[in-house]
Amino acid sequence: MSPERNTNDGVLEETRQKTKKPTLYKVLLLNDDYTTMEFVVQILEGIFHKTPAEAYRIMMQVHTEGRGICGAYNYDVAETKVATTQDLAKQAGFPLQATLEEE
Ligand code: TYC
Repeated sequence: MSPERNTNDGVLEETRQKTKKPTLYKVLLLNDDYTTMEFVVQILEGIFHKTPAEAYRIMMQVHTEGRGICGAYNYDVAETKVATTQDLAKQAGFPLQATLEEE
């Protein structure tokens, strides 16, 4: 931010407006040979709030390229989405892995 000049009782002051950008973390899904496409689409819709079309697109990207981005969130939200994804996968008996990457 550029400095601004303020006069207060004839005293010249300079203030800098600090805007702190929050660090965002990408949540990535990783491909494997055992998790069903349907389950991955369900995760993308249910946990990452993707539309059915977007969920299918991301799932296919992970399937063909090995990994894909589900979204970017602050640390706590990203970490919770990774944990929830892995818990649901484990409960369903799938080895689906999710991970975090700083943006
Ligand atoms: N490769 C899986 C299959 O062919 C589908 C899949 C897609 C698995 C995305 C994981 O993150 C994933 N059944």
